[in-house]
Amino acid sequence: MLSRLSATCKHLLIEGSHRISLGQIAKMSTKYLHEPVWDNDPELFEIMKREKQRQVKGLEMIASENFTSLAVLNCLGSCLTNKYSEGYPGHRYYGGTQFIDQVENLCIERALKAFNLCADEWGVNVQPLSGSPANFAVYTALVEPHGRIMGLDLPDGGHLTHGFFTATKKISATSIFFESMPYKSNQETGFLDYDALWKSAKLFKPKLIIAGVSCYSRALDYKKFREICDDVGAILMADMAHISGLVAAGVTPSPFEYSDIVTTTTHKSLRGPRAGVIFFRKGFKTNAKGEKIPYDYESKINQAVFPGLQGGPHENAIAGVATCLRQVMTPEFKEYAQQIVRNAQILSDGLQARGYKVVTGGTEVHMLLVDCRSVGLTGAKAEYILEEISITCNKNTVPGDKSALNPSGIRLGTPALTTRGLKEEDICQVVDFMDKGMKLGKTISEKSGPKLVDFKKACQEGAFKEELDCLRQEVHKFSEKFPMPGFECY
Ligand code: DSN
Repeated sequence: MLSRLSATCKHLLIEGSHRISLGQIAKMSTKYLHEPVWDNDPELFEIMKREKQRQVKGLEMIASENFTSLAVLNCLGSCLTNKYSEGYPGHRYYGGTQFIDQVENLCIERALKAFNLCADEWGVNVQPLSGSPANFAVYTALVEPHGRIMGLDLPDGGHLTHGFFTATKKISATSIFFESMPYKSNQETGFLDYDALWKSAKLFKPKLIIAGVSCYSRALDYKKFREICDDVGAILMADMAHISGLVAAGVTPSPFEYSDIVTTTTHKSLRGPRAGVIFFRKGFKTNAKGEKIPYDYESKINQAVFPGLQGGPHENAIAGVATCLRQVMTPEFKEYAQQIVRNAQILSDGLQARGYKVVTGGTEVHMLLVDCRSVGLTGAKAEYILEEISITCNKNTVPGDKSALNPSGIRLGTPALTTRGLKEEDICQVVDFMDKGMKLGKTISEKSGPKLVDFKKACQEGAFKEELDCLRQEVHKFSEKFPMPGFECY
């Protein structure tokens, strides 16, 4: 029963000074505490196994997902999860934090190094549990309640936490506790409309402008954002969650030169665990009169994260971020990031060659947005038919869409496929699978009519079902050829 200890547990057991033998444990009434999940909770483990199979057999094209490394998985499933450490290194509210402090300090040191930042000019808080809490902490720290913020509108490729609200409802807490005004992309071209942002900012006079995206396939012009912020006296916060791996590898412009604050998640192109990080300027800035003014972000941001919004940090995740950042600084990671972009461009070119409309006409990063109206499908139908053949992506609004619930596009990304080792020629094969799936979807849709529910039903019947089954098998056969980090690790 105790023979199949996970690699992590086994290693720590052997290396440590644990004196209790497995035989002794087997006799204890608390032996269930020592059983691996497959013995202790087979019901849950069965579900986990199915998810693992789904990940291994499918083609993961959700732009914000990735497959993290075995080292990160080891950290997440380690003893570090047991430790409370409210506070910051050297200033904790609990005893026994001497090693936890080392973990967090190592993470801080590597975070600065990975993005080429000097500790005199930049500080970093590695405790945010993810990207949304990180963003909320920045607003809490630097924008007073009901202070004004501006972010790219969600339907145009922004993020919920950039202040999203609708005509009838304040959706994100960032629009409940702060006053937000969206800026937009050009509804014809899909490119971000910096001039319109500038005009709105002059009227709205925001305290903070967010340069960040969840669905935009072009590099942002951070210099332009800086000009706008300087003109209206706003703080510039870059949310580089999607692209932080590309930034660290130097394959897309870095926001650090122009920004006051930079936030990121760590599990997207950076390929770490699910967590968030806030970088903030330190030292001095020069104002319009040429006077040197000290930045006052550090204590405000640290206090907003803890004790303002969070309690004990997840040190197992912080260790995961630390070990991920070590990998990020290697030549292999740079090559990985370059391949992500090459793969996205091959994907974009391949789909366009087969008649699909890609918003903005291409990509400079890891993702692209396909307007499915070009092939007679809605975003929801395209997402569904692709999922039926084990290609995972998400429906997404395209510029000009009226309904976020029934969007016209799908968002595709290459970080996860690139982690599995897919190269240009493999992406051509992926294009072929997608094209076959979506063309079949078009045929089914023409027969089933406009409603998604009828479309889904038709996919499960007769010859359509057989064709989808066949295509899915082909995708599985193809996908299983590519290794997955941490394959042995549930
Ligand atoms: N939900 C994430 C995404 O898919 O882009 C962002 O937080």
